[in-house]
Amino acid sequence: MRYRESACLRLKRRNLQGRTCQRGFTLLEVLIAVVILSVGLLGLAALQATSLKSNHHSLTRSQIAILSYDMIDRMRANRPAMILGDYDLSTSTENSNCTTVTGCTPTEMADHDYFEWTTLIRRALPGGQGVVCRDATGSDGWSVADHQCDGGAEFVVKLWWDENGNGLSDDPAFFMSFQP
Ligand SMILES: [Ca+2]
Ligand SMILES: [Ca+2]
Repeated sequence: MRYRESACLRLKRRNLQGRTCQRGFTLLEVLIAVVILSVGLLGLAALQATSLKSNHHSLTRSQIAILSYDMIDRMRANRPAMILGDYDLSTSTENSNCTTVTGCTPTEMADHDYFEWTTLIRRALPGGQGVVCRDATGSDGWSVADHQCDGGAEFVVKLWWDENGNGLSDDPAFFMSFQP
């Protein structure tokens, strides 16, 4: 019986100069595969970075909401001081008596609340700072030093933070107005 001998078998049989019949990839094929893989990995890394950034923003927004309601709850729990206006641009003063059975006055509690609240802000938000004040035009202000609080019936919680981490005041701010 006759049959056609494949090139591979012929090579094996002749054993020419040690050549084998194994087939491999050319350098060009390898380079193309590397380029495609690199593009894919870069896309994956970009997607991961975007996802992390989005998660970080969501976490920041959650912390801002928690911090805002934390101060509003403190004020409602210390209503006499709130009515007197002690929470309007109050000073940050730690008073250990406020957390013991010794107790402190409503005004001292307002200052202690502000001390604890601003400490929480600094821990939770990069470059975080905040004020509570009366402000008829509550959606303004750039920092604690430039809070733009000009009085009025409504209280406003104002928060600022360095969202993009560049040390400049070019970030979004948060303002929440509420009736005492
Ligand atoms: Ca204002
Ligand atoms: Ca910034």
